[in-house]
Amino acid sequence: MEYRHPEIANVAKQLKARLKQTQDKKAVLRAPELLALIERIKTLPVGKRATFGKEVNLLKAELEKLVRESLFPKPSTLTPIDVTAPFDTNLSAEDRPKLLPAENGSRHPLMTELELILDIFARMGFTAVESRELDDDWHMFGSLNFPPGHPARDDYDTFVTDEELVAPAHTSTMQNRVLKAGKKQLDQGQPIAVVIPGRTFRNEDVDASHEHTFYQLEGVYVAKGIHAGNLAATIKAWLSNYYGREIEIKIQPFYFPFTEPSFEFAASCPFCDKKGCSVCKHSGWIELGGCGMIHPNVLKEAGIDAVKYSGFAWGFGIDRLVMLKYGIEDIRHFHSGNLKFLRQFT
Ligand code: FA5
Repeated sequence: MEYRHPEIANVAKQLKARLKQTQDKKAVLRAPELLALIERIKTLPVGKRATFGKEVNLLKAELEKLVRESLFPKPSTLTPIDVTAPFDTNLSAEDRPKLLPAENGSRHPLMTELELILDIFARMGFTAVESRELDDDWHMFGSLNFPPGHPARDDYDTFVTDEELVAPAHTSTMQNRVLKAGKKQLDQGQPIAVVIPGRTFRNEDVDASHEHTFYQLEGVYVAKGIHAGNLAATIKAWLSNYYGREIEIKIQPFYFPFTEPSFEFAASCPFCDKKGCSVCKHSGWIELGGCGMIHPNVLKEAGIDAVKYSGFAWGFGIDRLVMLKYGIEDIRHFHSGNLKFLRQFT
C-alpha cells in the first residue's frame, strides 16, 4: 500500500521490516512510532486532520492484517482435521476403526420421552429450565434447608471436584434459582410454574433400578393459597396424560428437608404385578419420585414471603418413568450403548 504522507510512509516501511524480524509480532501494533502518528492526528489543523487521520487508520489496519497473517497461516495452507473424530486422526486409513454410517444413528429413547414429557407440561402452563451438570454445595444443600452436618446430606452422596464443585445428585439444586427468578412474577399476580429436566449423579450401588447417572424432572409451582391437594392433582393429571392408561399409584409420607409435608410416590410394578421381583426390589412398587410442599425456609432463602405464598415441588426419575412405560426390566440398558436395545425405539 502506498502512503501519500512521507512521515506515514516512513513509519510503514520501518514497522513492516520490524514485523519480519521480531518474534513478538503483536508488539508492532504497540510500536511508539505508530502511537506517535495517532497522537499527532489531534494536534493538526482541522483542514489537514481528516486526510492524515485516514491514512494513519489505513496503516493501522494494514499492520493488523499483516500481524494476523503472520500469527495464523491462511486456513487453506493447513490440512483440515476432523476434531470430532472418535479416533486418532494420525492413523492411516487402514488402521482407523470401522465406524457405523451416521444414518444408522437415532435419538436416544430418554431424549424422545423427555421431549414428550416437556410437551405435556408446556400444555399445563409450565416453562422449562435446564439444570446444571456441575453445581456448588450451597445450591445442593444450603439453599435447600440442609444445614452443615445434617444427616440427610448422606442420602445424596455424589461426586465432588477438587474445587468443591458438585455433580448434582438431584435437580432440586435449581429450586433456589427458579424461585428467585420468578419472584417478580408472583408480585404481578402470576404463579411460578417451572419444570427442570437434568442429568443427575449418585455414588450408587448400581442394580436393575439404580444407575449412577440418570435423569430427573423437577417441578416447582408457587402462588397464593396452594395446598397439597393441588400437588396430588397435578401429579395425577400429568401421569395419566403420559401413560394414557390406568396406573396404580401409591403416595405415602416421606422426609425431605426442603419440603414439609413430604411424600414419596410409587407405581405398581408392571413386571411382577406387585408380587415382587428384582426390578422393584421385591416390594411390588417402583418408586417414581419425591414431592411435597416447599419448606418456608426454602421460599425465604429465595426472598419469597412464605406467609403470603405457598407452593409444591417434585422430582421424578425420568429413566424409571420410561422403564415403566415400555416394560424395560433393567435401567442399565439406557447407557449400555447396546444397539439391539436402542433400535427398538427408532
Ligand atoms: C430427590 O431426589 C428429591 N430431590 C425429590 C424431590 C424434589 C422431593 C422436590 C421433594 C421436592 P429421591 O432421592 O427420592 O428424591 O429421588 C427422586 C427420584 O429419582 C426417585 O424416586 C427415582 O425415581 C429417581 N432416582 C433416584 N435415585 C436413582 C438412581 N440411582 N437411579 C435411577 N433413578 C433414581
